[in-house]
Amino acid sequence: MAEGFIDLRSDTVTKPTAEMRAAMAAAEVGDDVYLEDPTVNRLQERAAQIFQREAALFVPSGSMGNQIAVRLHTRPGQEVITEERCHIYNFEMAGMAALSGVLARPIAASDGIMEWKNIEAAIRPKTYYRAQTGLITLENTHNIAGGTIYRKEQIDNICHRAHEAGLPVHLDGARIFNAAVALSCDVASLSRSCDSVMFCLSKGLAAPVGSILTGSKEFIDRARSVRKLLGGGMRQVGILAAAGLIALEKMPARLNVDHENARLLADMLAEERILVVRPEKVRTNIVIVGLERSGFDSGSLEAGLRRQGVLVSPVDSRTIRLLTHMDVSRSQICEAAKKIKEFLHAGKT
Ligand code: TLP
Repeated sequence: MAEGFIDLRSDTVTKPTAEMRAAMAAAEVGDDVYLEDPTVNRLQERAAQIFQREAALFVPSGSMGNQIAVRLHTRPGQEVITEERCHIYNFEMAGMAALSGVLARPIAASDGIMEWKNIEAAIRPKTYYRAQTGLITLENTHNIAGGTIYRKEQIDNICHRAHEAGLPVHLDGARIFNAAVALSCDVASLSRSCDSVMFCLSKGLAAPVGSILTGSKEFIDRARSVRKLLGGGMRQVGILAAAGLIALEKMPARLNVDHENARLLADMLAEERILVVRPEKVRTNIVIVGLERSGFDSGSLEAGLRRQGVLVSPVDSRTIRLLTHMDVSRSQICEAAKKIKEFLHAGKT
């Protein structure tokens, strides 16, 4: 956490635990481009096992994992159906256009959770004179929609219908462990029907760096080449994989604490009538706050709160996002809510 601040900007700000740092210092390493880093190999095998997949690949970031998947599932000139607020479309530098030559076909979905009927309507007709749909991507939990969740039946239904239509489905599961904890299910069954899954070790699971892409052996073999193409071939990266292993094994068990804290934060902020907050929607670690009734725009609120020692992140000019994570305690959540309320009452100071 930024020194002296209550940092609610993201769960990406979590720092590695003492156990992770010790494991990193002691990690056995080798050259991973030669497939010779034993700690990376262990992490990949363990991730594949937990997700019940043939193979897994350690990648430097969630964005790279997603973009490798888009590239492998599509051909240039195709379209990718995404939810309009999703990360792949909004926060990855137009990567799908730049790296894969495909066009996003964003569709709106309430709470970020798409239904088959909306997806189906966006699939291009199979005629030679129209661009063809090549891929569907889902995001679970959905970040900007407020950590909302696809249930297993919803994912299975979309994948089943997509496969019938000959389309693959990639899951951006950056926070799939948050979804699984909230649903009291396991990540393997939750994501089973998707063709590929990316998840992040570096968000609520608190590893310093890294994400994992999982899929079939053939898919992951090809993914390793695309990772190299993108400059993601890493060498003695077991140093980071050692932290990733602890993230994977130990950290999911504490995510419910973050979820309880997010709900508490949302409840406290909802008492402030000029903020638009829906605590009943908060099931994981993300709270979205609308400012349209407050007289503040997100930039001025962010700057003002920073002066009070609370960091939040603007989503757009009238919306801010607050995330709970391992490095903010329950008492800091209460303190942050109090400071936000005081600031709103003090006006634009
Ligand atoms: N999200 C970050 C920002 O980029 C917005 C955050 O602070 O939440 N998928 C999802 C759903 C994500 O939320 C993120 C990161 C990623 C992919 C990309 O992960 P990284 O940052 O490792 O490239």
